[in-house]
Amino acid sequence: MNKRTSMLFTIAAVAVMGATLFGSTYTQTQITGQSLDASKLNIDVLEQIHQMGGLQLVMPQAFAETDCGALESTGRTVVEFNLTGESVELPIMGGKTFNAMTFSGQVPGPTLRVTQGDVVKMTLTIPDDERVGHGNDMHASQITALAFDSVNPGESKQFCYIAEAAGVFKYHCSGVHLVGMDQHVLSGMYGIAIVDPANGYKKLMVEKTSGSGQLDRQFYSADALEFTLQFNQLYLTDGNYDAGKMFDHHTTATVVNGMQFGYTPNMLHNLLITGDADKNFFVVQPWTGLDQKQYQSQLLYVENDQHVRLFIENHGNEPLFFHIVGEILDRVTQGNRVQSAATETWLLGGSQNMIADIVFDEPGVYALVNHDYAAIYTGGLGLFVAGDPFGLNPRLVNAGILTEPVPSYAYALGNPSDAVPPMGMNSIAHPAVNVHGLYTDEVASEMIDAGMIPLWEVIPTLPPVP
Ligand SMILES: [Cu+2]
Repeated sequence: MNKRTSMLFTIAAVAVMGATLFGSTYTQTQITGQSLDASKLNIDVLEQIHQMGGLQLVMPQAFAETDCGALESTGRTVVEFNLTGESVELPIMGGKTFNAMTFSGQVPGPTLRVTQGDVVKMTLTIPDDERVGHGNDMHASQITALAFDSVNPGESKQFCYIAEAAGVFKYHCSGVHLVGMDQHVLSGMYGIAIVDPANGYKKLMVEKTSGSGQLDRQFYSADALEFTLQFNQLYLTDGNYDAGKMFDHHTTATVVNGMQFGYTPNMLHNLLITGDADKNFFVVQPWTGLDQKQYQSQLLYVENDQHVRLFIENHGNEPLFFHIVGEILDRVTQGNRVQSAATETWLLGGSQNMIADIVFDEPGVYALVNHDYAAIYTGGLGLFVAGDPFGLNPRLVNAGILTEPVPSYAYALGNPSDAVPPMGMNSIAHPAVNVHGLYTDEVASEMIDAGMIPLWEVIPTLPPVP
């Protein structure tokens, strides 16, 4: 049995169960207000600096380096990141479409994953038939913003930089010489770079009480099952970007990895839980049918007592109050520094990110939300399923479909490709990955060719539910 067949078999078995605006925001008043007026200090600052041996301003050459030739000869690992800027039509909840702008035919764009200290060689190509230019501002870089200027249709542009800082970093289109940047980003031209710390991630400590209530600690290896969750909004009128709605903060849709309610149950889950493919068991299930193909909703599967790491970015125009209903965020990291532990909700402003580490203790269904009610009701909600909350394991083992119980439905159905990042040094490999996301049909085909599971083709070939 080759790898692909083997994966399909597993799937089949379980499927049965179921400013970069160049400083324009600074006013003269603010600058004056923040100035240091040494003449009003009681101490002689200059004399103190002199006694310290003077100040040395360090500006590593690499920070300003965009010369790919020079960086490629440093001996560092060079990671190529090739993107195309393409306008395409993509579906939106309710059976309609909208005019999307994308990096490489998908929303969000492909996730870049490198290790701190690697050289990133980014190439942006705009096809001949694209009607406008596009740029790419990568927040993981520390180079002149002039490098991000737009590329004309039929042309290509490249820049290189060293990914010096570990963490999660947004990248986004910078519009046509900054014009229309809001339209391009809010129509889909965004993605993330994950820069893994050079020495890897830290093990996770979770404070618990045990026995009759004594304080205890549990430690989990740095290795984790990882997901990416990228939040944004759409502001639309008749499928077209509406700047007026953006200025009014009047959200048409809140999207997670490009889709509203993209991680909710589908018809297969209905069949397994309610016995009827058309009988929904969750309050919102807009993408249930097999005919939705890569847009069909999927759930996010994790094991209990497993270290789960979430790379979260807020690309949007609204705050993100990230919360998981029924869970506590065991650790919150920004950059490479821990910000909080055992916290209920963490706030991310626009273009801000975090790494959230979580252990799901009990089997169950846990909703990830932007805990802003306007965001929840417009699509900012998805579901994690931990362990076997529906008790399907014994049923499947008795029916001979599984040889032994599985610790999560990921071993059967796999996890959705748009939530699974490229593997890094502390990644636990996902048992299977199925094709899911706001992708063009062409991108979905490429993913199938690369070995990902087209669930919409597999499900109809499954034996009936026992
Ligand atoms: Cu663009």
